[in-house]
Amino acid sequence: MQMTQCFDLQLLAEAVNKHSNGASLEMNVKKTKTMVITKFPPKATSIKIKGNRVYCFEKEAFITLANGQECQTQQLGASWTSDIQATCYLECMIRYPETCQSIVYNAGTKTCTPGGVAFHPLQFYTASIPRANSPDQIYFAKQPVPPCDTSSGNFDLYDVCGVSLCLHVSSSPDDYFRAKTNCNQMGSRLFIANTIARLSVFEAVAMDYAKPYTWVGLTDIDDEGKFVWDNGEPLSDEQAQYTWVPEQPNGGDGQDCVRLKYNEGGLNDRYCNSIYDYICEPYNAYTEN
Ligand SMILES: [Ca+2]
Ligand SMILES: [Ca+2]
Repeated sequence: MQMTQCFDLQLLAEAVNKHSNGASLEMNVKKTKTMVITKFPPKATSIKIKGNRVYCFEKEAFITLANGQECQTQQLGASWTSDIQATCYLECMIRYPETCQSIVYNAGTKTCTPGGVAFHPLQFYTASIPRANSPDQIYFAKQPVPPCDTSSGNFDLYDVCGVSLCLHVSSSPDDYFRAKTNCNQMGSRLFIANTIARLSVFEAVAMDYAKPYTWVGLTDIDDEGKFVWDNGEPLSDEQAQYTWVPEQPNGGDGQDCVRLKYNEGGLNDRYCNSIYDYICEPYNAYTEN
């Protein structure tokens, strides 16, 4: 259940002008002459920042306060001071137009920290904010919703920390190859956990469905030690930092298929003939980003 924060754009515009970093913000506005904040019909807001970039948000999708510690993010750069969380988010979008997707805001100190895509906390990924027991709060922007044909009953939309994925959760476990074939027969592939946000949704859904062991679309079956996602993309060094649980992969030639064990918080190479549950994602619901 999401709590939605809504903002009156007139107030927002005034707040931006009175912003504690107003000087630099104003300078930006004057220099480019492109930043306008306009009151639109109540359904959507439009904020034009730099060049021709126009940000449109449904009211519900502006920024959403996460409950407690259910979401985290990766810090994009140094913090600054903002009067309210809305101006914090606006300035985050100005400074990081391509990557700002969330903010961490401390209402007491008014500290604003820019963040990337929000994700469910991952046990072995410690470089994330806010930290547990921190008074800081995370607000996230909802990400685009993928196409999802739910009419067959095979697929459902899952939303975790504003990241939406169209998924099929297996009703019974199978070995890796049969799991992969079953996904293919539904016009889908084994899930690819190639970003922190995607791994976190995968883990959250597996936990939700009480599937402790779940195949993911990743193997080194063709070339021992070189793990490749089910879409042909090799596992990068950066991905390897957050995917594996400590001391994995350890199976050498014997273990060439990869599963999530959710209470371990990451991936482990296993024997391909092991019997586990699995999660599929339609081919057309996955977009590179
Ligand atoms: Ca192997
Ligand atoms: Ca292993």
